[in-house]
Amino acid sequence: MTATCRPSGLSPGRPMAYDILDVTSSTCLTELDVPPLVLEENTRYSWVVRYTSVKGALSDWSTPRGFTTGESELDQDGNGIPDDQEVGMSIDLDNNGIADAEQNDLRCVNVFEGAGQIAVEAPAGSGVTRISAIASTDLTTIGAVDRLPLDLPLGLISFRLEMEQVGGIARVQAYFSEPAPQTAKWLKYDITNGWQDYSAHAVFAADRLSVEFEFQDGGFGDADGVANGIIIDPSGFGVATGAATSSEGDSHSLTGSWSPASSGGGGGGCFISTSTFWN
Ligand SMILES: [Ca+2]
Ligand SMILES: [Ca+2]
Ligand SMILES: [Ca+2]
Repeated sequence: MTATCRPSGLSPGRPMAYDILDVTSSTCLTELDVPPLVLEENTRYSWVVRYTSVKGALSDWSTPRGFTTGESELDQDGNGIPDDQEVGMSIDLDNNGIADAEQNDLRCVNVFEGAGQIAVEAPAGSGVTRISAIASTDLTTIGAVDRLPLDLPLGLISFRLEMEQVGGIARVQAYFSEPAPQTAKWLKYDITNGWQDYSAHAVFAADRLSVEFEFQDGGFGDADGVANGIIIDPSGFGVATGAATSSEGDSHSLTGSWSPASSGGGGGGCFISTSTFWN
């Protein structure tokens, strides 16, 4: 199934610049997880889907339908960080002598239900004009997390980058309150590909307290799947549990070309249902 979603009030001519999500899934055939931070509050969206047969034939696009998001209680001050994840003035993960809470080019959060912090920095030259939202993600909202053969010590960090150029490349840095182990992998999750080892686009610093990684709007690493001037990403570092197995009992190795659970990546935990939310 291919699904697209955009703010309403636009022509049905599918102007790609306005789509906020364009994904294909072989598992979410009747309902779909929308990645964290894709939808904004108090906004009406429309969506269309089409299906591909096993022989490759495409259906017509469905009749557009819509829904309106409600008020978010999570970020009352509207600064793009859930209020219960905002850090105090003593936190300075990038060690630049400025409290992370006061920086514009770096946003820092306390990790969800855990100890520690993680920050994302997009300075001048990164290709990013603004980090408009960031949150430590509740892993129970991510599909197929039970199939991940790794621990995520600082969980997943989700963020929304506003780009200088549509289709541009962003190079950002994440900072950690605890060093990533030498064996850690940089991981990503999205609907289309499931869990991915993203280490090919990520370089850990020698002290393992930060990682530099890159994305392309509408290309590699962009979970919204469309060149629209916005990059959406949930990612984090993962380490071997030692005895990790998937829910089916498959064991996965950390060495070689690991490709975890991609065929079932979109399964489970869909939080928007066509029958209960969309209208
Ligand atoms: Ca806030
Ligand atoms: Ca700082
Ligand atoms: Ca995008």
